[in-house]
Amino acid sequence: RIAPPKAVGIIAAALSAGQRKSGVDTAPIVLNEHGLSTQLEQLGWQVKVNDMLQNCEPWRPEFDPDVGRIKEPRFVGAVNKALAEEVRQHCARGELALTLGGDHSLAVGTISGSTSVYGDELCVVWVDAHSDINSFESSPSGNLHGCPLAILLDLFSDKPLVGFEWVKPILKKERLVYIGLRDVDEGEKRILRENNIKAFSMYDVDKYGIGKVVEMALDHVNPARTLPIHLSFDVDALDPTVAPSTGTPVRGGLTFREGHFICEEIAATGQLVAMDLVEVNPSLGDKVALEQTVKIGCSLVRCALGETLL
Ligand code: EXY
Ligand code: MN
Ligand code: MN
Ligand code: MN
Repeated sequence: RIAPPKAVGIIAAALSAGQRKSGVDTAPIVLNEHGLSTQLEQLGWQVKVNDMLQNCEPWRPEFDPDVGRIKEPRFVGAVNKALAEEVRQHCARGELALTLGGDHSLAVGTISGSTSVYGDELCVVWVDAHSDINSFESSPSGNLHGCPLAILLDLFSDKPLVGFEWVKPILKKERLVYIGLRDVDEGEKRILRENNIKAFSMYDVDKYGIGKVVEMALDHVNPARTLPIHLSFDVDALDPTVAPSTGTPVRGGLTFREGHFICEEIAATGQLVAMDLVEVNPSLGDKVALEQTVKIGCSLVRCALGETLL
């Protein structure tokens, strides 16, 4: 396979239509203003900033009525299709594709892009309070940020969702693992059970400790640590006391160190090929909350890209 990347493509993905709170689309700019790209250069990475999707409005269709309960499927689908192509190009050049969201529906595009290059060997480590695997029938909100994994694993419905007909089901459910879950809908629990998808919840973090949990998670998807890894990090996996500026906070999350430890262990495998950092919403909370959330977002990325490896 392609050698581990030394260059990183930072894709600003200002997608917010997968949920209902405005502001999440401004996070890529705020994270870069905080100095993320300079920080990565200081770590020895060659940084290329990709602003193709810094403004998603050109992809907004004139007419985008709900499909069942699902909101803005054509718009979210079109942005994701364009994002998949951007991620594909970075990965094909051997660059690490770092996507700054935006809401988590963008993972349909990022993982479609990474699997189009790395194929079904690609492992996804999904760090989140939520399992984001709602189907057409189970989604309680109709918000697509609660659905990306059902779309990627072709569990969404018996027919493709309008706007997402282009998605190829390359990701294997055996190559997906979760860390940090604590707010999973009943319908999602059934989908996880029926499909035998591996998940480590906050219960497991308390019971085994984060060290053992990350080891078990990687053993499941990547036993020999030889397969490429896509890390999809939803900042709401962290406890709201450490990352407050996010749209769907849930108490009882990962500590500052637990979040960073996950990134450090993945960096240590040398197999990270793509990362998403999503659901930072600079419009939520006061100045202190925002500063704290943006800072932790940047440091998670730096850790995943090797900052704390000795
Ligand atoms: N499970 C709920 C839904 O589908 O509406 C909440 C989803 C929140 C998703 C956040 C971003 O991870
Ligand atoms: Mn999520
Ligand atoms: Mn979440
Ligand atoms: Mn289907």
